[in-house]
Amino acid sequence: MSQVDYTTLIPNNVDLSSDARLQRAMEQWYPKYLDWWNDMGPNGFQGFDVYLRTAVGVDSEGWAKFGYVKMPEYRWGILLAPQVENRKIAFGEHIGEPVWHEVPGEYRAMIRRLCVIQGDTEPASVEQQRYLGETAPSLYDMRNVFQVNVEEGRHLWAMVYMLQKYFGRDGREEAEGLLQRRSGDKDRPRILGAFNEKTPDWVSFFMFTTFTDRDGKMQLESLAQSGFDPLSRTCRFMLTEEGHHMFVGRTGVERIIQRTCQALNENGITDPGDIDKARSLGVVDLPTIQKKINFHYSVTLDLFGAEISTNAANSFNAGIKGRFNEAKIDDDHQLKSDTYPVAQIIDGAVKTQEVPALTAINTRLADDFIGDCESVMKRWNRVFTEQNVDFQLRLPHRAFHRAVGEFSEVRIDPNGNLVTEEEWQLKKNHWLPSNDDLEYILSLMEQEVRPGKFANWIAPPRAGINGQVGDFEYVKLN
Ligand code: BYC
Ligand code: FE
Ligand code: FE
Repeated sequence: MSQVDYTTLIPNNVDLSSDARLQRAMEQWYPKYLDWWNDMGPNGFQGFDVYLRTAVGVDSEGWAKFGYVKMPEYRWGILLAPQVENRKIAFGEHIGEPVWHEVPGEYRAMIRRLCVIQGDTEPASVEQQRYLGETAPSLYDMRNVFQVNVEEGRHLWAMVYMLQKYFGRDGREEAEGLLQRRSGDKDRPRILGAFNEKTPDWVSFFMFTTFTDRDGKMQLESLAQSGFDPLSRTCRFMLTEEGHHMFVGRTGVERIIQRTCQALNENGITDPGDIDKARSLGVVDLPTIQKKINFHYSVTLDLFGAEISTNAANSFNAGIKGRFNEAKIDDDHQLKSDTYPVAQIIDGAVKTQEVPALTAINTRLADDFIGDCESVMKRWNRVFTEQNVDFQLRLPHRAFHRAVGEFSEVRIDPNGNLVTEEEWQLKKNHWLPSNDDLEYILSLMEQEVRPGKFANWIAPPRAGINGQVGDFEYVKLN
């Protein structure tokens, strides 16, 4: 079934009505979800019509429709990508065996843990972004953050479906827990580090959707390889939605860079590193953009877990979590004797060493992520060339500012050199946003809600959403 049934309370393409127990569990969870959404979703905008896309099918062509919706009335539902006939497990100990349609008992705890961790990130990001509507630089951008939010809400549904359908009572308890933890809360924080950071301004939001949603892409791609077929199918459809989130981030930063370059050029400022002059024009200075990259990129690298991980080896062996593009990799897909290069601290310096590939699954995924980020940097740097501004942005070294894994106990500069604690303290405000930088960015955040108008610090997008013209009213505020 590829069309989604919208005639029922919970839209779905999983024939929900044929499973009375599951349907009841989901229907009981729905009002609790709505309470959470109303408490923790976009603050102050729940009553307005927003031009949103909703999935109507799961085929790659024409899967979504656009229209005005009040966010609490969004049709969140359960959507799985179509089943692939005769699919076989593609890696690990069970390679070549038919995929599982029920949870294999021996991997129950592992799959449940992965679903909970994945599920926890989705509502966390909505909580992190809940005040952004109040400072949206345009109706276009406001609509985009709301679109991302409702879809992250749906990603929560995707994982709650997995928990409720396959994990009985435990799954029900986990589904409740996903609505109870809160981003940044002292007592009940979200599980992973980056999801407890603040997203207080739009530069942070665009960096988050560039880097952290891209971790989402990488992790979902790995889970989409899963031998547990329902997990694979649910993640494959989530990836369809993910593309827009990363688009919002990448183009958001691109538009900031473009606007800053224009302002520098129009005012004859030849030193692109001159923070004060850029700030006097009310745009985001380029050194601060670099520091924001350093922060969000490093915090996101932590989401890949430790460079060397037995958890990752176990879930690969089990056939539960694969590698990015597993099918396209030319090896035995079991990694019995392969090695993989991993950066580590050796004799007081960052050096690369071959380790058993099975233990380096997290590093490999991080490498694929880094490659993806490099192409984003190329896109951003192209703006400087186009605008004739002598400046380049770059990714810091992977060991810089890490809180998880090999580099969490040492201080490393953006070039990958070990530095002393004194040096770190002295220079950290050159490498990471300082309080002044953050305050300056916050000072720029003023809401612009006239259709077709944009705040001074950001350029308009190249095109509207779903082909809409420039002054389209993406959010109807009255
Ligand atoms: N913060 O062996 P290790 C997204 C824990 S984003 C706190 O390296 P593993 C989205 C770890 O849990 C994608 N704790 O772990 C984006 C473990 O603890 P236990 C989210 C951390 O399993 C934007 C211990 O340290 N999805 O979708 O190899 C908006 C040992 O670590 C952290 C997933 O992550 C951390 N950063 O790797 C909305 C996929 N890192 O169990 C949404 C599911 C590690 O020993 N998760 N720890 O007590 C996984 O695949 C893995 O759990 C991880 C960690 C890759 C996260
Ligand atoms: Fe998501
Ligand atoms: Fe996302």
